[in-house]
Amino acid sequence: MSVQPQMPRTWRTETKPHKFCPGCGHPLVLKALSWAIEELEIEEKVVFGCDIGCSLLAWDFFNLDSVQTHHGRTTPVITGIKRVRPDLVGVAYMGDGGGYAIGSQHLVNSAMRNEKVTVILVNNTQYGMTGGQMAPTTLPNQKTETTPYGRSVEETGLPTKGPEMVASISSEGSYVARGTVSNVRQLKKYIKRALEAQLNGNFSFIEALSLCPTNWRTNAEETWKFLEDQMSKYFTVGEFKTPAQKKEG
Ligand SMILES: Cc1ncc(C[n+]2csc(CCOP(=O)(O)OP(=O)(O)O)c2C)c(N)n1
Ligand code: SF4
Repeated sequence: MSVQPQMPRTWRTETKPHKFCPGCGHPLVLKALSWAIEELEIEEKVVFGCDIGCSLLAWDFFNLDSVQTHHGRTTPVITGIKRVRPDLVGVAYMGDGGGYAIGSQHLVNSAMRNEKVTVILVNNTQYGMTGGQMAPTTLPNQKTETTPYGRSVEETGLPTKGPEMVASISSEGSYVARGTVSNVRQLKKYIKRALEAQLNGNFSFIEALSLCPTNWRTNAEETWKFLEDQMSKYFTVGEFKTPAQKKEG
């Protein structure tokens, strides 16, 4: 893998047309990531990995070295790259289906081993790319393609609370937070802190609450209402683990 030696400064100003549906939350998460990368001035060092699902539509979103894998395997692939090239900054980007269902073991293992990578998981409460099936994050009673009468907690259990779980199994120096696309500045701050934790030699994990109006079948007003009134109530936004403050003296 070659890292572009001199990233053109147009990286900061150039924009590309993206491939997401109108109103999708993915581009907002990616924008927050790009701001964090720019502020840390690490463009030349970042390797960006995207998963299968709508996250793969980000494969040429940035002028960054990129790789694409299947369900949650982005984490071990980025981990492998990072182990071979510790000078790089590895970002594994995925959906909730990829990270919490089909590839969940990779998230768990990388967190427990304190791999020096940053995982960003986009929670839109269902499988976006394949048409809106139930995901581990589908809310109780939420209607999806595979739960037309609403998700039954009795039959399928409770929605996964990823940051809470990762915070409980990760090492002391790691960083874990849940942000939301309804507060992109805060999301950028969390992603920046996550990248800093990696630069300090630790694992970091961000879940971003996101929008999928296509599969939710919502208009603009209903889309934001679902995020702010229902998702944000169930999935608490905030920091779940921050590196321990260095003791003075
Ligand atoms: C092993 C495997 N099972 C199923 C699929 C089909 N598949 C492709 S994308 C996808 C859904 C991805 O959903 P999510 O990870 O939530 O990402 P989103 O599209 O919502 O961003 C599925 C099930 C696959 N590619 N590989
Ligand atoms: S299907 Fe949903 S997650 Fe995928 S691009 Fe469209 S709005 Fe975004």
